[in-house]
Amino acid sequence: MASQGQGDVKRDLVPVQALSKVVSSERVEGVRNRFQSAFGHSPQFFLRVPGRVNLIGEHIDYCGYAVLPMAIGYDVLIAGRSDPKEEDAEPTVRVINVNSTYPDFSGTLSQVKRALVEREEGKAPEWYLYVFCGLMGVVEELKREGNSRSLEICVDGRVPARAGLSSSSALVCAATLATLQANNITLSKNEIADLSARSERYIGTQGGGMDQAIAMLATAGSAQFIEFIPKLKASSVSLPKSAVFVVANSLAEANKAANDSYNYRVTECRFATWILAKKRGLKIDGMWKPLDLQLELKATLDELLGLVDKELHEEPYTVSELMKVLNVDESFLRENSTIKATFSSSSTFKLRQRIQHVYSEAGRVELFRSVCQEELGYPGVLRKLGKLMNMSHQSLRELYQCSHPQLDTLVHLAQDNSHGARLTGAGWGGCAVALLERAQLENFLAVLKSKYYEPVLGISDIQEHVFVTTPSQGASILEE
Ligand code: ADP
Ligand code: NG1
Ligand code: MG
Repeated sequence: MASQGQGDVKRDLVPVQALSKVVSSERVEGVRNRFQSAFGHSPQFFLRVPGRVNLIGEHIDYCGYAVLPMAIGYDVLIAGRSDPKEEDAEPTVRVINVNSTYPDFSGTLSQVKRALVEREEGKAPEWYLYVFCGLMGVVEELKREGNSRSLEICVDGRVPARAGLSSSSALVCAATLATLQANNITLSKNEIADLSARSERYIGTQGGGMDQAIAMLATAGSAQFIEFIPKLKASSVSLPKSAVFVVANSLAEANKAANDSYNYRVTECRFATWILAKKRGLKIDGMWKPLDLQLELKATLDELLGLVDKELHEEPYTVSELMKVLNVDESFLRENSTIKATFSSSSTFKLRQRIQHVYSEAGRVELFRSVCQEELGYPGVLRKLGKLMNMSHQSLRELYQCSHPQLDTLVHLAQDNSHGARLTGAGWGGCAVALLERAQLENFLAVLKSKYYEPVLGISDIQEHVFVTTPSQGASILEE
C-alpha cells in the first residue's frame, strides 16, 4: 500500500465535506464538549461513516459473490486528536463515547493489542474492541507500531446496534479512518475498505467485506453492486423512482461476535465446496469458497444447483463422513474451519441446505440488478424486485436458518403489506427491509404499529424503530 504522493494519482480518496452541512450543530457540540471535558482540549478532526441496509445478497460475500446494499442516513461520528508520543514511551490510546452506557478505555498500544488477542470467546466483546480492530489493522498492516502517535477518540454512533445495519463495521471503518488521519497516512477508499474488512476479523467473525465496502464506497442516490473477486469493485445501481425502502427493527438483538453461529455458516460453505469439488474429481487445495468452485468448473449457477441436488444429501454431515469423503483427518477439518474453539467430533454440518441458499441467492442478486438496469421504467418492476426479496427471506429462514421468530413475524407482516420484504444483515434478529410504493406507506406503518410493535413489544411510538431510507453517501472527513 502506498501513502499519498507515491505514484497513483488516480486513487479514489475519502471525500471531504463541511462539518456544518453534514452533522447538526447540536450533535457536533455534544461530541466537542464531551471531548473537551474528558481530555482537556479540543478535537483536531471529525469524520463520519454510515451504516447500511443490504437490499439483497445475504451471507454470500464470504462465499465470493456480489451483494447489493446501500448506505443509510444513520452513521458513526468520531472526533479525534493525535499527539506525538512521549520520548521513549509507548503511544497511548484513550477512547470515550457520548453514550455513557459504553465505558471509557485508556491504555498503551500494547494493552490495546493484548485486549484484542486475549478476547474471551463466547461472550459479547466490549465496544471499544471494535475501535481497536480499526486501530490495530493500521498499526499491524502498515507496520506503524514503533512510530504511531498517541490517539484520543470520542465516538457518537447513531446506527442502531445489533440490528443488522452494520453498526460494527461503521465503527471499525471510522476507527481505521481516525488512525490513518492521526498518523497522516492517506489510502484510497478501496484500500480502507479492504483493510477494515481484514481488521474487523480480529473481533472473531470471519466476514466477507460487504459492510466495510459499502461504508467506504457508497454514493448518495444509488445502491451499489459490490464484487469482491478478482478485486473489490462497486458499481452504482439506480433504484426505481417509485420505490420506497422501509427498515423496521424487530428489536430482537443479535450480537454477531458473541457466539459462533456466523462462523459456523462460513465453515459449512467451505466444507460443501470441498465435497462438491471432490465429487467432480478436483483437488480441494485453494478451494475456499463456493465461487472458487464455480470458476474452476466454469459452470452456471443453475448447473451448480443441479450438482448440489445430485451430490449432497439432506441429513447433516458428520465429522466421520467428511473425513471419509474428503480423505482428511479430524485435525485438518478443525484447523481449516472457522470454528476451531467449538469444533468437536460430534459436530454436524448442513452442507446441502447452506450451499443451496448461496448459489440461489447469488442468482437473485444478478436478477435484482438486471431488473434495475433494464426494466426501471416498466410496470411491474417493484413486484419483480419484491418477489426476489421474498424468495431471499424464505431461503435465509429455511435453508440458512439465520432468522429469528420475532423477525419472521415482522417480515411476514411486512410482506403482506408491501411488494416484498426480507431480513437484512446477518440475521438471528435485527431488521427487516421492505419495498413499497409511496401510496402504501401510511397503511404499512399503521399495520406494523398495530400488529407488531403494540401487541408484541408494547411500543406505540414506532418512529425510532421504523424509518424510510434513501441511498446515502459513504464515509467522509469533516472539515470545520
Ligand atoms: P451490527 O453490526 O448488526 O449492529 P454487531 O453484533 O456486528 O451488530 O455489532 C454490534 C456491536 O458494535 C455492539 O454490541 C457494540 O459493541 C458496537 N457498537 C455499535 N454501535 C456502537 C456505538 N454507538 N457505540 C459503541 N459501540 C457500538
Ligand atoms: P452484520 O449484519 O453487520 O453482522 C454480517 C457480515 C457481512 C455479511 C452479512 C450477511 C461482518 C462485519 N459483517 O453483517 O460481511 O456476511 O453478515 O450477509 O462480518
Ligand atoms: Mg456487524
